[in-house]
Amino acid sequence: GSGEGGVEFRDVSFTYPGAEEPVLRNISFKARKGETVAIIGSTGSGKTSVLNLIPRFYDVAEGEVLVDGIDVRRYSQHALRAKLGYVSQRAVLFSGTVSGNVAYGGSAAPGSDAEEGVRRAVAIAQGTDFVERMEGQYEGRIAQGGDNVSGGQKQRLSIARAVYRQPDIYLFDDSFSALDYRTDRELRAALRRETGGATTIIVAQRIGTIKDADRILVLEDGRIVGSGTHEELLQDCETYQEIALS
Ligand code: DGT
Ligand code: MG
Repeated sequence: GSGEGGVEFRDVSFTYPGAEEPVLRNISFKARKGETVAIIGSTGSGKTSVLNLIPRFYDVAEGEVLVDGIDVRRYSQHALRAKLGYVSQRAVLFSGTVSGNVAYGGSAAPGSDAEEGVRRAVAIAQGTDFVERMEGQYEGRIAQGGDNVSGGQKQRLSIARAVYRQPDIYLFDDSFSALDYRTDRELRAALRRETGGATTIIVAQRIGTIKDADRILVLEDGRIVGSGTHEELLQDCETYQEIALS
């Protein structure tokens, strides 16, 4: 098995319901407990599709997806999702307070432990400065769809929402794309420091975001065409070289 916090794909191929062609073919990789595995590849290469199989937004027909060494189909929805901190490619905020958004609808009344958790999560997500500048701060209002916060602020709040839940496994789908380089780096450093031992799978477009991952998977047309560290891939993966040098 992959051990606690581990994620493993065993020869997974996947076709969306109603589609003719598989979007993923023979995907195999392991993220062991505490490791960071990054997925990079051009638009449409299948990165989101890989992540979607872990919380079972879709089920595979071929191969196996394992969490903690157990086939994801054997978990209850609740037990599986409790292990995962999924941050989707498009940050989704709802109308309500900052706290309510981070605690995902749970109440985080001022002075409660939940509020403490919200503050901590926002701090890790590098959101303290802008939240404390907002009118009402943690009780400040987020408009429908998050229209009164910027793209990068939205991303930070949706990352804070995942951090708040203290998952064993983080799944970040291009969740750092709207952050400037420094915030991106500081956020990832804070995550490593404060969530010690969490396994992380991170989809990204920027080399800077994934360079220090334990392993990088390069996807092309639904297949893994390269796997290794940044240095290894620079040596021997043409697709990676193209991305890195672009
Ligand atoms: P991105 O986010 O633009 O960088 O692209 P990826 O790498 O995340 O690509 P992904 O996994 O969203 O899409 C891979 C392929 O699967 C692409 O040809 C579009 C197709 N696809 C994505 N979502 C669906 C879906 O819900 N239904 C069907 N039939 N096809 C989908
Ligand atoms: Mg995507």
